[in-house]
Amino acid sequence: MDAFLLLGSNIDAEENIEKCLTLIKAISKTELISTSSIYRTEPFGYREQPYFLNLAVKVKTGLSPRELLFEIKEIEKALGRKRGVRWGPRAIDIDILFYGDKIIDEEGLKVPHPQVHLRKFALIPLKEIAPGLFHPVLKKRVDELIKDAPEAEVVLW
Ligand code: PH2
Ligand code: MG
Ligand code: MG
Repeated sequence: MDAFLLLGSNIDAEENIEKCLTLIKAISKTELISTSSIYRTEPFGYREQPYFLNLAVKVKTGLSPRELLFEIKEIEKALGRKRGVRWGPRAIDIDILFYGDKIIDEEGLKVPHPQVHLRKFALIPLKEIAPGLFHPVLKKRVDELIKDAPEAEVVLW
């Protein structure tokens, strides 16, 4: 299955993103297919924190969504992510944005990501690698979702 992940960091961001990509390549049954450019993005939610670096990645995986989530959490732990303020500064955050066109609404696992359509810092990198990607709940393509998303600063890094 094709899945799209969003990587984000605002603590030692360049280094953490590089390490994260290396670890993603090492996930079992999973191939890294493409990565977007890296963007410098205005913090969303909790504003009193440094700008983030964000990028989207496409993987092809034989893992289930739960298994993929488990591997992602392992990577976050390996990169020293501490549970802090909700939406606060982080060494690395990896979110599953889409997993094929599957719709999942379980404790701790919601796919598509419930806020993807509100977050330019996710949609703009995603558009670069999957402009025609279809949101199975909102029934819109990524390029259409961008038009309706709240304004936010997202620039190529
Ligand atoms: N992640 C958050 C909260 N706010 N803002 C930006 N710009 N980028 C993020 O990745 C981000 C955020 C929580 O996961
Ligand atoms: Mg997140
Ligand atoms: Mg997360």
